[in-house]
Amino acid sequence: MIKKGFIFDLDGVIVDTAKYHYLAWKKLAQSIDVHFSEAENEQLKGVSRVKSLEKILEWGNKTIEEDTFMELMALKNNDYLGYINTMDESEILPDVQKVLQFLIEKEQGIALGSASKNARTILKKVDLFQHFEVIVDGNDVIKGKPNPEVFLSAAKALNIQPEQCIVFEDSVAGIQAANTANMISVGIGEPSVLHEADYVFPDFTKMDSEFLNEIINK
Ligand code: B16
Ligand code: MG
Repeated sequence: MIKKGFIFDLDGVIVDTAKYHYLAWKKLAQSIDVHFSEAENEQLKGVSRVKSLEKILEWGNKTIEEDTFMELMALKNNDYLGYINTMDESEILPDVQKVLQFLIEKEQGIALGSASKNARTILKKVDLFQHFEVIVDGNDVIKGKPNPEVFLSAAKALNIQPEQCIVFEDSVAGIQAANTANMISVGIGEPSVLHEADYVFPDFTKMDSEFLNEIINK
């Protein structure tokens, strides 16, 4: 049996936590008088917490002390965790379980490659933690996406060559990271946004077993 490495991003691929990031960042941005809408939130997809706050401050032309920066990050994360705490299996995006089950049956390597420091908590909340042989998240990497570190670390932990890995990603930065890592990049979302990906699907309901088999045997 050929064993490939399938690396899943979390937010936007397995669950839609972007809506919770949005609510938490919006509240924070308002508190410091910075405009924040869905358009800004879009630009924070796949971006680390530190980099996200840096961007918000930049958009609002604000400079703050290091201590305040740390306080704001903690406030945002507390708010975000409040939303996460309400999550259960019903928030798993359509057909994610079907694809995972298929890959488990085919004895493929399954990893998570996320920028989030809350990834393990979220996977446990939605009861998917046990399906991941390897988890690399925001606690384990120094350089965020588009740097390929997160995916290269996942491949290494799976003990599978990067060229034998497939990444499922919803962010532009994540697709760039997968491409730089020499992996097959599969965008989950809009083809016009994810045009750098090798393949794009609107969601997992449109990805059939034929496609997965083809990629395993490639
Ligand atoms: P946290 P992903 C990313 O998750 C999100 O897309 C991004 O919006 C967020 O800022 C980042 O995680 C950090 O999240 O504050 O929980 O550490 O798409 O890489 O799974
Ligand atoms: Mg994502």
